[in-house]
Amino acid sequence: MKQIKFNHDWYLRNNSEEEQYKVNLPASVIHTLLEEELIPDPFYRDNEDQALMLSANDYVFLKEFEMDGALLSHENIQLKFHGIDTIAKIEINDQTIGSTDNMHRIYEFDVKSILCEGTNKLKVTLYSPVDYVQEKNRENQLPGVHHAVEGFQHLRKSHSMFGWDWGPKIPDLGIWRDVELIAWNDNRIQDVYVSQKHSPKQRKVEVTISTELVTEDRFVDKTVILTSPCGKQVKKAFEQSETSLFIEEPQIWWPAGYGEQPLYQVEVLISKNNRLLDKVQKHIGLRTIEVRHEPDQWGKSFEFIVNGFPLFMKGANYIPEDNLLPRLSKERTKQVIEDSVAANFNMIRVWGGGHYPEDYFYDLCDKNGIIVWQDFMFACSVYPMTEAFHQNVEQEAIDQIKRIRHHASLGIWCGNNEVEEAMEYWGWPDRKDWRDNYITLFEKTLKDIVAEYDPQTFYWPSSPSSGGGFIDPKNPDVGDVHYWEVWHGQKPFTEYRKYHFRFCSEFGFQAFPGLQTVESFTILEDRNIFSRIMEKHQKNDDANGKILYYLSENFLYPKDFSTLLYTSQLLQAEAIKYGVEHWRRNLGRCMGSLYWQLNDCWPVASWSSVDYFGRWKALHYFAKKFYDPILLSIEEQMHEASIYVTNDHLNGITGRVEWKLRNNKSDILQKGTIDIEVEALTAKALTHLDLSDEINEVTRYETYLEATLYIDGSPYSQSMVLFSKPKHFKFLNPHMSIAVEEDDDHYMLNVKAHAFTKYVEIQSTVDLPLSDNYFDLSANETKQITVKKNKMPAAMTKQTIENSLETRSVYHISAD
Ligand code: BMA
Repeated sequence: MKQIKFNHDWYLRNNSEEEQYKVNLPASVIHTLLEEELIPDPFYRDNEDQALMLSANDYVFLKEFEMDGALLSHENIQLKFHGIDTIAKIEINDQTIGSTDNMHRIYEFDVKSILCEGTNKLKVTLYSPVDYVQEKNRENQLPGVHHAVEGFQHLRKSHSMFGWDWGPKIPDLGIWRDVELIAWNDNRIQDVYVSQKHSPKQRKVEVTISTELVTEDRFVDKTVILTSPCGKQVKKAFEQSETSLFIEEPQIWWPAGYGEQPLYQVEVLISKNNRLLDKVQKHIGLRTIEVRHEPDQWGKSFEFIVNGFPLFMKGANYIPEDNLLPRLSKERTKQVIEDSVAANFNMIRVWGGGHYPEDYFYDLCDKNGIIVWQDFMFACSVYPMTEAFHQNVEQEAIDQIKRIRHHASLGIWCGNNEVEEAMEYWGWPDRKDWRDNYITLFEKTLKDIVAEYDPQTFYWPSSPSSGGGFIDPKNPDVGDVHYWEVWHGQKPFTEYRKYHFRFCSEFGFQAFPGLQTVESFTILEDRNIFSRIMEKHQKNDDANGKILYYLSENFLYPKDFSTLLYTSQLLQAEAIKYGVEHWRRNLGRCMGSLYWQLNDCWPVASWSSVDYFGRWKALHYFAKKFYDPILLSIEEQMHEASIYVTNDHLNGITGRVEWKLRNNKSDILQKGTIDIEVEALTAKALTHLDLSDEINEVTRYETYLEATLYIDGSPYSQSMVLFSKPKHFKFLNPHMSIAVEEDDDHYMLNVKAHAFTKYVEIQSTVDLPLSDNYFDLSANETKQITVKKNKMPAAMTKQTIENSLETRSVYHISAD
């Protein structure tokens, strides 16, 4: 079999213009025009609007390729498109070979009869997605979200490319994944499916491999080679479509924080008369992942059981990494996954309004132990359930399940994002046909397809859901929940503590990105959060005002623009921490927290913890701490406090907690020590402190509680809480200092304050990968932050780092 990549030497032009541009795949219209410097950066200021207008045209991709006699002599020749975005007519030598209307599908066309020896011409005409959805919307107007181009749900194209409450309206067009020519004789492997049977008592895993060939042929020889992570091979020939192998002493795959991620390679080869026809390779991990959804004393659970253990899932929601798809790359995704692991995630939810990520995304999740919650690509709308639409999405689901199902990291398939909830609660017309269509697609068709093609992975109809059928999808005690009363409902952070969700798969709070990122899309006069350009980079209605409202509740009025950006990040970090710590204190009842949202697709004010340029907001540093497998947390109220330790490990821990009640100069008012023992997978309240002797209506504005957890005699983590809003606390000038040291591998930044302060930010003119930031400091204590030298540009020295540093903290919000 010959597989020839057709990714190079294409030409792209506007369908009504002559001028053409040379491109390599993946390529898109807007990305190409930008590369050619024909349009300004669509992410700068308000250039987004011009980019949207470009999507109203049709475009042509052209490629010439040579066929020689040997290649042409194959019995079968197909052209395979791994991703066309989206509405296309495909021609070879002026004859139409097919058309496409779904960017989430993989298309294959028979082209043998059309090809000729010598030069062949391949032409892909892409039609305006905007015209298409607008026309469909005129014929059949369906409810959806107002921040996207109306009618977006008529087209199987990433919804958020049409605009979202964090994304620009730039519905680009292009060929976004590989194109290849496949020439073959006799037979070919359509697909390989790997399933596993675990018998833990015997330390044995049975791996079953089923092979799907184009035609069944008893003269085709099939072989499977299973290679263990240490390179040991087992080879087996088989005759039927299926065979099983036993792995004795299996090396088990674990999510991050629980063990290693050993991967086995499965290779299936088919041959005839000793001639190799085809081979397929996949990497698998030996593990079980189940979802338990059973009645219990609180309602109905929703928990992931991994290798037999109920594990608390920690992570965030993932959106497309760029609005311009040719910019996606393995390097960028690797950074996103590494940032996730660094913040102690063990799960990422691929949200249903974008696209199904690249293979390398799942490979990276496999290698790093990140369990993937995979939505099907449906979000926040009613869909046009014609017969053609239904068939189209059926095929999409089959394509994607077959592509993704073998991955160790795949934890769950979910029908859609918020469609069940929206139809029940968002005030849309209550139409029986829409409800029936919903049930057909999400509670029957997709469910049946998952049961047929990936029976070992759990299917959940919608997120959030209580199990389906429009039965109370927002029930806080059943299934998963999206909780938005804090933020969209403008309720205080304390509201989070009223709920013990079984699994909170969305909740979020917005913040501005840092100044460097804001500078990337503004000029000086734009740098006011109510300017037209700042509002252009804020897609959630009046959200800048909402940030100010929450700010007024918690912090003093910021002295300048940069401080306002900083303070917005503190609000976001505190809000999410408030929820997560509470749910982790209720481990067992609540079994998952995925905040909204991990990343951005352009520079914008949003709910992300890592911005478009990969810069960590304060929230991401906070996540590293509030998702630590061993969490020390304090639940404070008026003049009382309870100290908790949550242990996510599979073994018990022992240690010591020291607490100190201190004033704003950090003088100790009261203190205590607790020896602790916390069993595996439990949260424990260690002590309840009544501090009313020290905290009264005068002292509450200058008293804080500090707790330090020691494990094996060394400090492991620290937590500090105030008993008043930070805006009312009498912070003294901390007069911070920072001194830099170095060893062979690190720079060490030693930060010290002369009075108690919170949210110490180390600022630098260069992007420093800091081990911590936005931390609290008691007076005269030193906090050491490290920076790995191998993550820094080689030109950086101790001196240049020192010169680039500045610090600020809560005190500096209003004071100099
Ligand atoms: C959720 C998501 C997104 C949205 C976010 C913020 O409900 O599913 O659709 O971007 O809220 O509003």
